Amino acid sequence: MLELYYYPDNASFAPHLLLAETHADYTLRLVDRNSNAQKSEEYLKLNPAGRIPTLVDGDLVLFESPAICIYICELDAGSTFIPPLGHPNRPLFF
Ligand SMILES: N[C@@H](CCC(=O)N[C@@H](CS)C(=O)NCC(=O)O)C(=O)O
Repeated sequence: MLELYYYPDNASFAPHLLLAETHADYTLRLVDRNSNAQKSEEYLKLNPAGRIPTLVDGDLVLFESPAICIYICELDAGSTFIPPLGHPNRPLFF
């Protein structure tokens, strides 16, 4: 089960969209920016940058939304979200 630490309409939006579009098994964990929860001691243990989003997959903790997006796409076997290596559209994905 993937866990996405998110806040609505933030940088977590693209990872959230991809989780939904790839029908991943995930759960959302709200990081309440209104109370500055992204700077809480607990959250900083996951993401020392104190930024949203963070993705947790077992022992793997990922932050930086582009890295999270690539990871989600690569989890999706046969995904059409990432053009294959050598495809002319591959550089455009990044
Ligand atoms: N480069 C990071 C940027 C993340 C980022 O700046 N997130 C904002 C929300 S859109 C945030 O957490 N801001 C709260 C803060 O900086 O305290 C990424 O793409 O994941």
